[in-house]
Amino acid sequence: AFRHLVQQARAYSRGPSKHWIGRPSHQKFPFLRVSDEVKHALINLQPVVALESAVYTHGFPKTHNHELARQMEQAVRDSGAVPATICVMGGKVRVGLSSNQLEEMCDAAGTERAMKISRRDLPYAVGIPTINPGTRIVGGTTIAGTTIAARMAGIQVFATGGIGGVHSGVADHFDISADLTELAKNNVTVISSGAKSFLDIPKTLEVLETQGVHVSTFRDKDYAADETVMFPAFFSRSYYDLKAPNVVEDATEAAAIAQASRALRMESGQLFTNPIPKEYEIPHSVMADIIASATEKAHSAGVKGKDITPYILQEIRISTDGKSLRANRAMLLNNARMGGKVASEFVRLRP
Ligand code: PSU
Ligand code: MN
Repeated sequence: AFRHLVQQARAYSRGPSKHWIGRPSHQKFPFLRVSDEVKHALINLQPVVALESAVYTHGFPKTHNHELARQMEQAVRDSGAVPATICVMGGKVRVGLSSNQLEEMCDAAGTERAMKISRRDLPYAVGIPTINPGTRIVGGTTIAGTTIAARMAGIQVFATGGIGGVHSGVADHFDISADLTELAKNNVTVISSGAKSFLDIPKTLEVLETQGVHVSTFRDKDYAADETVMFPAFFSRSYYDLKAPNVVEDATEAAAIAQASRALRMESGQLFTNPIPKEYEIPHSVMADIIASATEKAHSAGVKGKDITPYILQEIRISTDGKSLRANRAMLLNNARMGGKVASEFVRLRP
């Protein structure tokens, strides 16, 4: 098995061919398992939307996560695309899950089997079960982890809730999510509701700019035609006076930008931010205090590193009496639908 790992590492280090989109490279990556449905869609140039799984293993509490995982796939289907939920199980990077696999992954949430998989964790979650099949790691892939898998499989569009970013107080702890560097390194098209609002959002946008990630915000149905579009902050439609760096009117414009980015041989991705629908919004004026005390609590409990984001999300859930969970679900489903539309337009606009 390790000979294959070495071979695929060599193939991977050569980078994707310039025509990798729509050509699943599972031959090149023996630890990659693309479902028949996703494979078929990619080969036939049908729209596919990748979905992350850290949100199920480390974001949403159990039973809510099962329901959400199914609803996310359905939302992608409703907008005419094929969903490809991504996780790591049995030492394989899985792209497109059966309903049994989806169940098993969601069941692992909150247990010691569940591992949050960013770039640095991926070799562990693949390598250890390969030599020791008794290791029953269920890897929920973050945006960083999912981006790597989506690139291997040849999937362009990816929908999620909110990306990771620069944590507040960065000078003290240097906590900057690998989501940012992964978006910088891979030409993927990510649909999210902005960066999570407990982050330092202005600094997050600065890092994205430095790294060359394109950022645009959708003028959604809750914006008037002449209204200034703000940069969305997860539970909130805006964050102080932070404006969107660019505005797109619909999925077609987003897809045109993604196609241009590929034609220009950009090696960095695009982030299209889709504000949370107004009816589910928790304005930042309300969130600010809640975030401050959740962050303070994490700090005094000594929570660090990869545990910070799940911890703070849980604290916010408790102090908003579940309202944040409903907001999070609403934005995720909204982004999955938008992802389906962007993927469809991306395929239609292919040169
Ligand atoms: N968005 C959500 N819930 C989540 C996450 C995003 O609505 O749980 C996850 C994503 O997988 C994201 C990760 O990649 O949190 C960021 O973690 P960190 O800040 O440790 O990089
Ligand atoms: Mn981090």
